[in-house]
Amino acid sequence: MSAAVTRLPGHSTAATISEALDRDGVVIVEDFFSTSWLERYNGEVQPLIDNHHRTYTGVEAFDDFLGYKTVRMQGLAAKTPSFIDALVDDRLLAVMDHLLLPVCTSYLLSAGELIEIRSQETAQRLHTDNNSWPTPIQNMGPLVANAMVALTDFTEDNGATLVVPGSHLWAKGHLPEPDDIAKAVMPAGSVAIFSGDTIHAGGTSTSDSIRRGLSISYCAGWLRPVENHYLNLDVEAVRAMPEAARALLGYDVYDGTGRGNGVLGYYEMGSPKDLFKDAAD
Ligand SMILES: O=C(O)CCC(=O)C(=O)O
Ligand SMILES: [Fe+2]
Repeated sequence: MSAAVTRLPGHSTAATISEALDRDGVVIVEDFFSTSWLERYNGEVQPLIDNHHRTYTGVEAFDDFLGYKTVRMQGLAAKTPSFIDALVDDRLLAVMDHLLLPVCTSYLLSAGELIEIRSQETAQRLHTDNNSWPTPIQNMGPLVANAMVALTDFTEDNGATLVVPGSHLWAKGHLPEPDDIAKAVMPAGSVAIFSGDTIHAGGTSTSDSIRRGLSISYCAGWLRPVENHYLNLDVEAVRAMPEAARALLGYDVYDGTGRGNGVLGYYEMGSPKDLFKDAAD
């Protein structure tokens, strides 16, 4: 592992950050978030972590990908008010404009995910986040881009994200050698930003210290149906419907793993189907 990630100081402009991303597909900006935001956010999230219960998507390959020694949590816009400060951070959005507006006119929060890697977790398989969607549209360029915020220090041995600088420019199927892989070691308050076509993975933890990250991913605004059904329906109305209707309205995950892609449409890190376990069919 001799590759390294470019590190920029906290005051770097969006233009400087974007330039590094164009070149390397990944960059670390230290001191990106203030100590007061960090303390506030960790304070909001701690009680949720203390009460956390693991859920499953129902797709074995994906449940493994999500990690058995990793706490993951979604719904953060609803559960942690200070998430919104990070979501709409001016500089972050300027960088996302740079990465994503070539393929869309606006973008969406794809997932806001708390990812706390704990002792003895094994590394995730290397992947790109673009790979959630089928190959023809992956060829358009980054459909998604990720800001991994370090809520605790990311160290050599506590599961720091593995990244392959430059891999955003590789042909599909080009796999990294061990020396191409770098670790996003960074102090709390830093952010590692990477494009949807950069190869990466959650790292291995052999440490007793937790690695707590906040992954904020933004995706092309057209990655959704024409109609926004969720605003017309409440869960009770959906419960009364046949299962086939629930699935068509989006109350189920999309399992693309059979075609080499990802699982989409999670609810609370599991399948929305879990909401309807007691429904008539
Ligand atoms: O936790 C990490 O460092 C990366 C996680 C990741 O890449 C993913 O879940 O897609
Ligand atoms: Fe990923």
